[in-house]
Formats: sequence, C-alpha cells, structure tokens
Amino acid sequence: MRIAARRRPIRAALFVSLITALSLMATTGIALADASGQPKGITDEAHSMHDLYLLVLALAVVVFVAVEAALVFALFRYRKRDDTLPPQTHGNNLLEVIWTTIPIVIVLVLFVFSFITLVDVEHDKDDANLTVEVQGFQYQWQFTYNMNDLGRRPEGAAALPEGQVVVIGKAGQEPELVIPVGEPVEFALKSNDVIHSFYVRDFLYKLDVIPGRDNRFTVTANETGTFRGQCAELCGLDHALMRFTLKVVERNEFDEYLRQVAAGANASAQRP
Ligand SMILES: [Cu+2]
Repeated sequence: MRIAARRRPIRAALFVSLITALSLMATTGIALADASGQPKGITDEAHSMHDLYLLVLALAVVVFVAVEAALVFALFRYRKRDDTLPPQTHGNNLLEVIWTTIPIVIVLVLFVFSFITLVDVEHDKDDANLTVEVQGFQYQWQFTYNMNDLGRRPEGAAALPEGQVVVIGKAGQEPELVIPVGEPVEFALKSNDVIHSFYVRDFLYKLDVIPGRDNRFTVTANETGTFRGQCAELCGLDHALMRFTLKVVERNEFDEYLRQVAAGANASAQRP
C-alpha cells in the first residue's frame, strides 16, 4: 500500500510531463505550419480561410494530443500485472455526458467559424468594384474587361477607351490576368465546352467553370506582385497547358495596362 502511495505522485508527474510535451509539440507544429509551408494567400478572403485552417488544425492537434495521452496513460496505468480480473464497470453517466458534450462543442465551434468565414468569402457580389469575365476553353483562357464597368476610379483619372478589352492566351503564350490591388474584383466564369476550374494558388480558392452556369466569386487582393494560375480540372489532353499569370498592380498601372492593350500594344490581345 505504502509503495503504491509513493508511486502516485511520480505517475502524476509523468502524466503531466507527457501532456506538456505533447502540447508543446502541437503548438510548435501549428507555429511551423503558420510560418513555412502553408501559403497565407494574397487576398482578404484568403487570410480569413488561412485563419480558419489554423483554428481547425489547432483543434485537431488538441484532440490528437488528448486522445494519445489518454491512450498512453491507460496503457501504462492499467497494463496487465497478473491474472486477476480487473474491476468490471458497466456504464458511467458522467463519462458518457463528457464524451458526448466535448465533440458537440467542437463541432459547434467549427460550424460557427466555418459559417462566418464562408459568409466573408462568398460576400455580396454587389461589393465588387469591377468584374472580369473569365472564359475557359480547350485549352486556353480568355479575360474580358468591360471598359464601361471598371467601378469607382480615382478622381481626375484619365478617361479610358470604350468597348471591351479581350486578352486571349495562345499556344506558347500564356495570357496575363491583371487586376488592381485593394479593390474587390469579381470574376464571372464561363465555359462553352467542358468543365474547367479557375485556380490561383495564392487566392487559396478555386471555382469550377461550368458550361451554362453563372459561377462568380469576388476577392480583394492586398499585395502587388506576380502569381501563377492554372486550370485545376482535367479537361482534356492539353489541360496542362491552361496556365496563366496573375498580376496585381496599382490602379494607375492597371488603367495604363488596359489602355495599352486596347491600343493593340499587347500582341496577345485584340479588340472586338
Ligand atoms: Cu483543364
């Protein structure tokens, strides 16, 4: 009896050390995931999704640590010592309430935060300052800017030419998609042949381009730069060629780009 009583604090200390070590590993894992491999995205919406990812990861790690710690504890604490049958317990109301309540709370937390993020990401399309029509076809992309619908432009900005600016990718020449930074831009996705998928990794988002369906989404890019985009739906033999470059630029550069393309300066573009 006295030996068993002496062992209790040692076991408790071991158990606490184990929990602390696993929790430390979990925290380090999340910090590393946050700091390195996982892209954070370049849009307000992507940042919301990244935060949700970290929350889900943290909850998953906590569950993993708790379950593994309980498992390891039970393995050592209740390992077979002799052939005596251990006390047999049938039913425990307190335990059942605990292991039912905890998953319900976790699912509710995930549901609420996922819903908030979804509303944020799929926000009202009326927020968009301008719309770019994206058409996917075998095996290229076409980006159409409606010059009469480029949203609120800075005061005193020089007038832009009328009509539409259409940028079409060609074999060996990937098209460029240029958008202004800091403005909600809507992408209206269209296809006349098969299903494609409009994917920019740094949006942390992709949406299928489906014939006969009006798929749209809006993002607000919050940093300038050049990023990669591609079709993310196997759409035929040359699917791999459906790549494009996304350029996020300041508004004046965006206007200038459209002016140049409209004037025929960009060989990959044409005006209808
Ligand atoms: Cu494809």
